[in-house]
Amino acid sequence: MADFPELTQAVINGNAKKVLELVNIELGKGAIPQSLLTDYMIPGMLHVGQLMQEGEYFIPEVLRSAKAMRGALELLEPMLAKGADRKSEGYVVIGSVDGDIHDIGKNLVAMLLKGAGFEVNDLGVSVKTETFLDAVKARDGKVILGLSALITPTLDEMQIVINALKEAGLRERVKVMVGGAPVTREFAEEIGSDGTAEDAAAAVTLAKQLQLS
Ligand code: B12
Repeated sequence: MADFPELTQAVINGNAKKVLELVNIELGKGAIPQSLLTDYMIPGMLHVGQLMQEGEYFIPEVLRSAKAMRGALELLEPMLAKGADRKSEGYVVIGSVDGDIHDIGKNLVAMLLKGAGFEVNDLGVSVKTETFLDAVKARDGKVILGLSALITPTLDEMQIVINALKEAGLRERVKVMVGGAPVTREFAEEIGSDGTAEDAAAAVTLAKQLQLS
């Protein structure tokens, strides 16, 4: 088995207490919160995915790792979202599409967007098309809509939301960004979205570009 750093291994083991303990120790040593996530914790979750695919891990183990990750995200959120009180960079509605309950990556994107000064309306998981539309309608002017999907069967929902925006006459004032592990650039283009980004930091860069475009 590969030799992972202690924090990565603690995520893989789903040891929430250990993850929190190590994150606190590293923060005490001056570690950068975002680097703890991208360099240690996310690689742990990706390995969990691999173990799931290989049949080594089943839902309970994956949930344990997801819970450990969530605990650490809650601790890091105020640090990642620092700057949220400055002048608004724009308004983002975000959610995991209907049928998809994965939210770790979506939450991370939401946190970094807040940290970059965006106002974020996070609709949660398995969000119905109507709910996305209602959130857009409730806001005047430009809206950035972030759609997250982690499993192939829910990818089609992204197209459904974009079509519904068109039908409701809202597409002109909404910039749609899509993301999640199975989303490719080709797919994002094919469904007529305004772009995709492979991680939360890139999602912030994309949102800034979309806000200006
Ligand atoms: C944790 C997890 C779960 C947890 C979710 C807990 C939670 N609260 O999220 C639980 C156990 C519930 C779960 C359930 C299932 N899962 Co699951 N899960 C995972 C796992 C291991 C990790 C996902 C994760 O958190 N990654 C870490 C985060 C940080 O990365 P991320 O989500 O990709 O997000 C980043 C980018 O994608 C991007 N991003 C994300 N969203 C957005 C949005 C926008 C707008 C932008 C710009 C960017 C962006 O930025 C993020 C931050 O850097 C993945 C493995 C993997 N390789 O992804 C499988 C995986 C996604 N799951 C899978 C499957 C099959 C399932 C189930 C169907 C299993 C089952 N038989 O029931 C169910 C489906 C449930 C449902 N209906 O949604 C498959 C999907 C295969 C496929 N392509 O269809 C994967 C790939 C595992 C595998 N290798 O087989 N899962």
